[in-house]
Amino acid sequence: MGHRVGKIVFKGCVRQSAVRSSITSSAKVNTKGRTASQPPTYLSQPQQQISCARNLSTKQFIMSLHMKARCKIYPREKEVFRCPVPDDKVPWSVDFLDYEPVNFTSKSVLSQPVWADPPDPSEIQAFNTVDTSCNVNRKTYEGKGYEVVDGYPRNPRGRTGVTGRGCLGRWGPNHAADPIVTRWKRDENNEIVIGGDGKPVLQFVSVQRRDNGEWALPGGMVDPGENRTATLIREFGEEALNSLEKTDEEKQKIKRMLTDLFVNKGEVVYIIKDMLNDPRNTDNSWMETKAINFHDDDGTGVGAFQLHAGDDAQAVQWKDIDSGLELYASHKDFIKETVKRRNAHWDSSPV
Ligand code: RP5
Repeated sequence: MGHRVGKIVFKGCVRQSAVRSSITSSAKVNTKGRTASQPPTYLSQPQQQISCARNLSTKQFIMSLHMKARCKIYPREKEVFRCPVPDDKVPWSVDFLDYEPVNFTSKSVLSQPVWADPPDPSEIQAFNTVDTSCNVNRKTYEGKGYEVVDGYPRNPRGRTGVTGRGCLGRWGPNHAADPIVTRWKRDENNEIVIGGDGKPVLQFVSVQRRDNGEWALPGGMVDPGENRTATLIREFGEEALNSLEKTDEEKQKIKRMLTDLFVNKGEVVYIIKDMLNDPRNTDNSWMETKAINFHDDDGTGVGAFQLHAGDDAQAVQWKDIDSGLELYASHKDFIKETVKRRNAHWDSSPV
C-alpha cells in the first residue's frame, strides 16, 4: 500500500495530517525511511512556545500533556524509538511539518487475537459509538469524540511519535476499569495513623505489574460486552487475590465476596472517566479507563482480605498514600483525587 496524505479543516485552520505508511507486520519504518531501531535526535522543548491550541491556559495545557505516552522507547520493544514530539507540537492543530512518526504494531496484535481489531481500520464502521458487530465500546471519554482522518482514529491528546496500534488491540480507545480500594492506615491499637500534615493516612491496594515492575491499580481491560463492575471483580480477583490459581469452590467464594464489596456494600466515593497517560498509547490507539473508589471505612470488609498476587501482578500490598508515590500511567492522579475527596494525608512538606 502506498502512502497517504490527508487534509482536514479543524477550528478554522487547515492542517496537513501526518503522512502514514501502511500498517504491516514489518511496520517499523517511518515515512522518511528512518527505521524504528535508529534512535532519533531529541529536540529541545521550547516551553515559551507552548500553544494553547485546546483553548486551555498555558498551565492547564502543560498539565494535560501526556508525557509517558511520549516516552522515548516504546514499551516492551527495545528497538522502537518514538519520534520526539516537543510539548508545543503535541496538538494536531499546530503544524509539525517534520513530524516523522514510527509506524509500529506488534506481531501479537497483527496476528489478530480475539482482543484485537483487524489490521485495516477501514473495516471498522463504528468509531465513536458502541460497535454492535463485536460488542466493543469505541466511544471516548474525551470531549465530544475523536477525529477519524484517512480512516485512522486520531488520539485526542495529540501526537505521540508512533502510528499504528503499538501493542494495543483496538483502533481508537481501548477501555479499561480500575478499582481504587482504600482503607485508613491503623496502628497496633487500631487507631488511625495521622500524617505530618495532621490528616489521616489512607492506604490502597496496589499491584506490581509483571511487564515493567511499576506499581499500579489492579485494573484491566474490559472484555467485549462486559460491564465494568464485572471487569473490576475479575481483575481484582485475578491480580490481588490470585483467583486464577484457586479451586472452583474458592473462585466462587471470591466472586461472592467481591460482588458483595463492589456491588452491595462498597462505598463508591467517586468515579473518574479519563484518558490515560499510558506508555502504550499511539497516535491511533490509546487507553481510557473508568476508575472507581471503594472505601472500607472501618477496615473490616476488604480491609481485612488476605492479599495474594496473581496473573499479571508479581506482588500486591496495601500501600500508604503520600505525594512521593510513583505509579503506572495516570494512576497517581486518581489516587491524588481520592485523597482530596477523603481529606486525607498527602504532603508532609512544609508549605
Ligand atoms: C492502565 O492499564 C489501566 O488503567 C489499567 O490499569 C491497565 C490495563 O492494562 P493491562 O493491565 O491489562 O495491561 O492504563
